[in-house]
Amino acid sequence: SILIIGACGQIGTELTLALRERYGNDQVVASDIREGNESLMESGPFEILDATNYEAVENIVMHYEIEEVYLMAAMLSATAEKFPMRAWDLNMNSLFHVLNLAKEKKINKVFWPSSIAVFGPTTPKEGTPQHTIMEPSTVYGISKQSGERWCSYYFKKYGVDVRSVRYPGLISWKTLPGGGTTDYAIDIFHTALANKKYKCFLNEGTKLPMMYMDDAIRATIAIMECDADKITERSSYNLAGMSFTPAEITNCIRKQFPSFEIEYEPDFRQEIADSWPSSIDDSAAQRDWDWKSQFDLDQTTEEMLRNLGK
Ligand code: VAH
Repeated sequence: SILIIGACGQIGTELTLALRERYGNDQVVASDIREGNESLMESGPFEILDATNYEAVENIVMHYEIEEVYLMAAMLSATAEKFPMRAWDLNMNSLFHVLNLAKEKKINKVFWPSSIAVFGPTTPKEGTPQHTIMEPSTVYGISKQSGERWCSYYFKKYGVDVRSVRYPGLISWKTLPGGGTTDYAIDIFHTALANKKYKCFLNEGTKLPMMYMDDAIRATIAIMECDADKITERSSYNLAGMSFTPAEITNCIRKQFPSFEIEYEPDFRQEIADSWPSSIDDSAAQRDWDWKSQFDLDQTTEEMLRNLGK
């Protein structure tokens, strides 16, 4: 069966529900440091788990006879800048524990999320290639770049079947955002529906790579289900959905809420966003495992306003 570590997070919550739908509720064990929402807690087995505790992870793996682990626990970019050492400890030690369980053959497949945050200020910003210069300037980005190196090492050295994608900023409505720099693109919908003026913590022209959560979940399942011999990247695959600025998403929202107002008050997260690419080239994922995103900004806006408006 499958274990999701960090099952109550933004991706983890939706990934757990999607995998339970696909493989059966009792085949997917959800775990996190805290309990999750009702639909997650009521749809299958759940365990409180500290992802930095090797014995605790191993116990759950042995008890439930886990074969695959999706490690979704991490501290995101903005919060990691406030607590660098805690971010490094969580993001790296949780990865070592899962990679070592795979090395010991206690599990046989691992999914680990990387991020466009692995790219830095010296990376080409438009159409960022799969292989390019990467000098991340955030704690989170450094942890993801290092994690990618370790995944590649464990594959080459010990044959660990670990698979990874570099998620862009993810937009979803089933959970509230948690400590990300791209989360303005979620907050803005909640504010628009509350008929309030949105104070955007990024400049209006800050263009970032983004993706609707349904695309991200589909990509995750696709890379985990494809034949191992199709995977040519064992660090992590670039993944692209759409790119937009706060001004562009505002114009899209105004198609349904003409009087929606926004003001721009950049904070410390502007510097994080400025270090990241504006658009991503994901031709390697398209070539190796037939990846193709489906949601653009108009469709994402429509989905967010419709579901949050319920
Ligand atoms: C963050 N949503 O903002 C995450 C993601 C590319 C951004 O890594 O930190």
